[in-house]
Amino acid sequence: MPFNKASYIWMDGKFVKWNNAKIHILSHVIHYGSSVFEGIRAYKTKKGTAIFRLKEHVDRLFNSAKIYRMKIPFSKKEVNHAILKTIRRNKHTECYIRPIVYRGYNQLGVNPFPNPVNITVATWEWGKYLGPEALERGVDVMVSSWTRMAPNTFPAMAKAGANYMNSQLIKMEALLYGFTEGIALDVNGFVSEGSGENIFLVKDGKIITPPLGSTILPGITRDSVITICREFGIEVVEDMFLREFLYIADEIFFTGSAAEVTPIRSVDKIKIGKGKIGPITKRIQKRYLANACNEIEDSHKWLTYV
Ligand code: PPE
Repeated sequence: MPFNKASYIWMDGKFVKWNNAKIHILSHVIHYGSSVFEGIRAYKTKKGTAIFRLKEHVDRLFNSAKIYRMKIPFSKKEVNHAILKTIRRNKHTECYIRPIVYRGYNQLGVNPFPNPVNITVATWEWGKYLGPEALERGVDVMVSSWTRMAPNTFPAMAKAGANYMNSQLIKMEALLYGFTEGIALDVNGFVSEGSGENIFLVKDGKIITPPLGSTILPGITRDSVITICREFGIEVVEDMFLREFLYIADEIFFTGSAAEVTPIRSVDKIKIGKGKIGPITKRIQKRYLANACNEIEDSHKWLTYV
């Protein structure tokens, strides 16, 4: 999706004009993929702009950095503050927020330690991640020929830039074959996740989603959806499931900060349910967006007002 450029990007404590937000080509991150990042959305609500689950995203950013032994040169409080300031400075009413921590410029060579750890926060207005009609009509997807990372290769619990080389293989294959997205299996052949989304399956009124052991990103939208299902009294289990379970599901949907709750209407050209958004998906999607836009009481304290 092309950029809707904002005015400023926050870099290591200072605002820089969007077009001047540059780093050196010999920065460690460019050569070895040494970055961790977040993707967050801020929504327009009747009480002003609100960031959805800011705390959980910043916590995950710090966890990702910890896994990779990166010391972020700002506290969580300072990062929260930088995010709020960037949204205000760019005068967004709604936006996507991309904090990124990376190994910067000093020396090359795999050893990352001689390099500084840098952090930036960018924001921009981003439309529907999987296309303008995805949320209402659903998307057509394929099971990827690429597998998600095996445990103890690339840590899936870290939202690291390098993991997205695998995601790109999944995404490119899907697009070139005429699908919107790919679903990757884990190293044992169980369903894992999309290139940038977690996945949920509805069968006979119950919901199942892959466990962390299927090398998924511990999605914050996934957590929100699990919470919503429990509020609805719908049974949710985190368990491994087989590829063919996708084909015979009543409903399937993706979750993600960017993708929100996106129904899947076919997998490998096999129609899922009635081939359109199912009733449970619709109910969850509606509640998720109502929570994010503060149309119902924020009983979980998921919103941070800008
Ligand atoms: N799995 C992957 C691989 C993933 O990238 C995301 C988010 C999720 C699951 C869902 O996580 P959460 O956002 O916490 O619910 N993908 C982000 C980046 C997408 C991109 O193209 O960039 C996002 O949704 O912001």
